[in-house]
Amino acid sequence: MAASSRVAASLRRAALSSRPSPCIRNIRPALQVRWKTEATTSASTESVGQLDAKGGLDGPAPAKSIKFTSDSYPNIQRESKFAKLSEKHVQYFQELLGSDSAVLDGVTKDATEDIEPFNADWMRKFRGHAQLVLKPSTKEEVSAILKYCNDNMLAVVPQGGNTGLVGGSVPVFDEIVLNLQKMNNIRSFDEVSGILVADAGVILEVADNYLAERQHIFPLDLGAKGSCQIGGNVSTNAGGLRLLRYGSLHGSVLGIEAVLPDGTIVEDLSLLRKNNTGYDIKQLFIGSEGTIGIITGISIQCPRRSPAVNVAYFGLESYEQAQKAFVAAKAYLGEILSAFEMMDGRTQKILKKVAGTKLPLEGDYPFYCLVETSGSNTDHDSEKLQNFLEHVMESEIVADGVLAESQTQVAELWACRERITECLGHWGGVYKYDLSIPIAQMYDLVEDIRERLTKDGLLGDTDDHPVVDVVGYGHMGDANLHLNVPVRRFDKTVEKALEPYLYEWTSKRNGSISAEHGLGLSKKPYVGYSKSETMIKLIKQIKNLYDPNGILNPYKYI
Ligand code: FAD
Ligand code: 2HG
Ligand code: ZN
Repeated sequence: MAASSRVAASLRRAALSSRPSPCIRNIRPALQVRWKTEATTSASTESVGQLDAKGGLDGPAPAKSIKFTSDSYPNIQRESKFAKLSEKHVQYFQELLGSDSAVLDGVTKDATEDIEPFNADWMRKFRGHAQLVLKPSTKEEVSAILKYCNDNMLAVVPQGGNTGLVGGSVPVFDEIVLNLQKMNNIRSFDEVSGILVADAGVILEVADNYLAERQHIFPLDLGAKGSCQIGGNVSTNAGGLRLLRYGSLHGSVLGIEAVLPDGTIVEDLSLLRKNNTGYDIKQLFIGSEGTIGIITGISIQCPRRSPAVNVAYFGLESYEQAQKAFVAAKAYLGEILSAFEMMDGRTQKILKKVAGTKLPLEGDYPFYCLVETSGSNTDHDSEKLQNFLEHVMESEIVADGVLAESQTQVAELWACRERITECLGHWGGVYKYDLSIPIAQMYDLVEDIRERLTKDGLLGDTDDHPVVDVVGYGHMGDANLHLNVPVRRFDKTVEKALEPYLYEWTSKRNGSISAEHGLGLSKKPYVGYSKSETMIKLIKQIKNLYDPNGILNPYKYI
């Protein structure tokens, strides 16, 4: 993700914020508003430099330096049923798509440099051997490609913005990458109903900016907004920062247009909120991670954008206090609560060290929360916020906090949460876990894993320890923990200490091994911890029905 797009995203978000009424500050001396608009991101003495989009310091490591997935996971074997790409196949695609930019051909010539970015994932953990990347511009082209691939037993990986965090968006072997980036038109927007119809390849941030100009909002927001595509979002059923308020895509997506592996175009771009006419087939595509069809368009219900947005950031003495703050936020803020995010103190220290971010609060706290409200009436929201702030301070639920006073500060507070992911890759790699766990027990797992890796001698400050730290943050309002283990190198001993242990831990508490990122390749062996035999059988039946030759996204979770 380009740094500039992140900045653009922040400005866009800031442009929405309204200034809270001044009395909020005045009656609350304990809640020091320490912001100075200038110099909020100066590098600290510990700072090690400027981050690039991949969390590295000197530009992303070349894809060539990433280990091939086939070497890291030698137990995964290429399926012999798939044909190998030939000059004849490439010629077909060139004739079909016409332009050079739509076909990156590494079969008949060396195109390694051009193709590598499509082979490697965002985490730089997975890398395939694709020799051909196709970028169709229409659903008819997608249909012709898939029909040909199906007839010729050529495997295909659908790819959007390639920001997925489970290795689902890149090939394992020589699968063709079908990237949707050229399908990027907004088709229609109805200001009365708030329904947007758009191509799958539209970048999330572009869709949201388009809606902002029309006083609406995309009902999904996430840190990768500058790169991920709305088709990718629907395919992963992405959750993000506002699910608490707007719900899951299973509720807001009204229709999809998709192409099945045999080339059939499924036209179901419904504009209806209510449509009880049998099976709701579109739901199968939401979260299917490119395994049953390629989404080429979506229709989605978009809410009215709230003119009054406030953001507060708190330091708390314990996870217990964070839970109390969440309960209070629900009680006092009610329908205007639009985000409740939790970050542990370690994530904030890493942000400061790696990105040079000056943190909003002076003291160090073991936990931090970010609370956002979005409403339609500034006075009404300010009154509610005021009552909430009074309560959490007087009852000492929060130890310290700041409330954004300007649009810039709104963006800066959000950066303390949104930029964590990109900083964690700084040392070389990160093991990522995205779990649903009952809120009360969410942070116990982070402590448990930290203890486990320390005991095993894997976690430490020096280079001979592969593990740098164990951190926890996430969408507390949705009981979604992001447990991250930043490492100096990917190491099988670390992986074995973590898996399946933490999946068993989660399963014992009736949690889910993937709250929002999906299963992809990373979680493939562990689906059984969240789905019963019967459910897995039903999933396989659906896969076989839609994709009997298994050409779509092979080797992944099905
Ligand atoms: P890709 O990564 O390209 O693909 C993801 C999967 O969908 C793959 O299996 C691919 O085959 C399939 N796919 C993609 N497009 C299509 C299509 N048109 N038709 C069929 N299948 C398709 N995720 C969250 O849920 N919440 C977050 O808060 C969040 N924050 C993130 C922050 C950062 C900094 C990063 C790097 C990632 C984050 N993610 C988050 C993960 C990721 O951004 C989401 O999963 C996103 O929805 C992926 O979209 P994409 O276009 O990049 O898809
Ligand atoms: C987020 O909420 C994303 O920031 C990414 O889902 C989480 O990197 C992660 O583990
Ligand atoms: Zn998340």
